[in-house]
Amino acid sequence: SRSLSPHIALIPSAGMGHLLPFLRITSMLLSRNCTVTLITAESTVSAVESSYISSFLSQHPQVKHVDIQPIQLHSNPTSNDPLFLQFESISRSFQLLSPALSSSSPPLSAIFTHLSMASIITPIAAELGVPSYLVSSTSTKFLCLMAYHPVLIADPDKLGNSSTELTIPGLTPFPISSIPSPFKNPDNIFTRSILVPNARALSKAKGIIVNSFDCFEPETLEAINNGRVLEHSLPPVLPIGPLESYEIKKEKSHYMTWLDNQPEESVVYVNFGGRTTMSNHQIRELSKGLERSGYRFLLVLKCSEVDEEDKDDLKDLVGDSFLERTRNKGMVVKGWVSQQEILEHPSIGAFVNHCGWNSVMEAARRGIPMVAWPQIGDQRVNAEIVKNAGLGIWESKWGLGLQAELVCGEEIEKKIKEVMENEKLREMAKKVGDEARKYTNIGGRSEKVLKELVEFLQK
Ligand code: BUP
Repeated sequence: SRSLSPHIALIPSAGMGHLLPFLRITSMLLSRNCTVTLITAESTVSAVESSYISSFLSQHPQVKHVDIQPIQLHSNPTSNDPLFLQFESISRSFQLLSPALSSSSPPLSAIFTHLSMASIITPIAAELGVPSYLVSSTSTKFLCLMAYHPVLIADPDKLGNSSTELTIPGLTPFPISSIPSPFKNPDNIFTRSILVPNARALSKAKGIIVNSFDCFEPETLEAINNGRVLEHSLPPVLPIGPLESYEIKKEKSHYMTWLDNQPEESVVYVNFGGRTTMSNHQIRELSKGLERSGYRFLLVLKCSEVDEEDKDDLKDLVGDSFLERTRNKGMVVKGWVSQQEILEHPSIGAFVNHCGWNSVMEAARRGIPMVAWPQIGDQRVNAEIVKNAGLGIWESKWGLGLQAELVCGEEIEKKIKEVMENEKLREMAKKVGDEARKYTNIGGRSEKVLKELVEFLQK
């Protein structure tokens, strides 16, 4: 006889920002008595991803793990972006998935995969006769923009040179400056091979799971679930966020010990994500701003393109004398940190960040006020949501990439002081955290959405 608990196969995609929400959802499903198979193509993932996967598996021995042998990419790669190559290799590997899944025991109740795998995995799920759910690691508002993309390329006037805004039915307009440039270019490699096929595949899924909650994106969730965004051609959007964190049992890092010794809500935590490249000049201005603000800080720097260690020395980045002068005030770390642990530490008082959506939801869970400093992709759309939800401030003129205009230390100082000192702003952010807890506690809306999904898959 068929066991009552559903058996769900989870298939994440490339990059930490895609992997982490899957590990979180896996752990949430386990605590709701589901049987879970995690499918990875281990030899295609970065060192950081690989270490997260193996420590997750050792913490959760009940997870069935299938490691797909990757197909090597040989002939002329079409891009040299490492994330793109990783994505290509993973998606080709997953085309071989059917045989591995058709013999699953107990039989599969559903497949959860990332949005960026929709076009590859939804046909496989259909072939196996199993419903597929897509997991979104971006804001619901940006998801709408992706879903609407086929309409946009069919009517290039909508993004024409003279427009300053893009209107999508049911939503407040998007400033054109917040729309990533590949969206406007059908020949761009990301557009052609990821965005277009996946936007078309959305309607094939049984549902789209989003890491968001109603009162954080009220307008968007209401519009999309009432069929206003694309005239009922999208499956239901299921907000289950902010996702719960799972325990990371490792030795205490030196920066966590340092945080233990700082007063409550006194530290400004600064991290711009794994793929953000900031010029050395901008790093100098940032450190100047932090120092001038007078607040304690934990500054995390990365210069490489992928989630890996790079070789620049800390003192070359911020300067020897800066490290010396701020020895008692701040800590500078290079490379990967455990952001989940940092944001949960009581000493953290504010978060300066690029607005990757996972980071936004991690701050929302704790009600930590943000200085939003977005750069590419979904980040500007996310930053506007942060501002509107009352979680933080956003200076839309600030850019971040190597080509961006320099933001000077004095301006940065001002924003840091504002986010640390403006009581009204801090209160609003705390309220977001209170709401997030209400949504995820037993009986809260997000908790109920997941509970009902698990019950549905049980049948
Ligand atoms: Br960086 C960094 N430690 O040092 P987002 C990130 N994270 O735990 P997106 C760490 O990775 P990009 C680090 O908490 C979040 O869950 C962070 O996802 C974690 O960024 C995840 O915030 C990163 O959605 O951009 O959009 O994936 O790849 O630039 O970080």
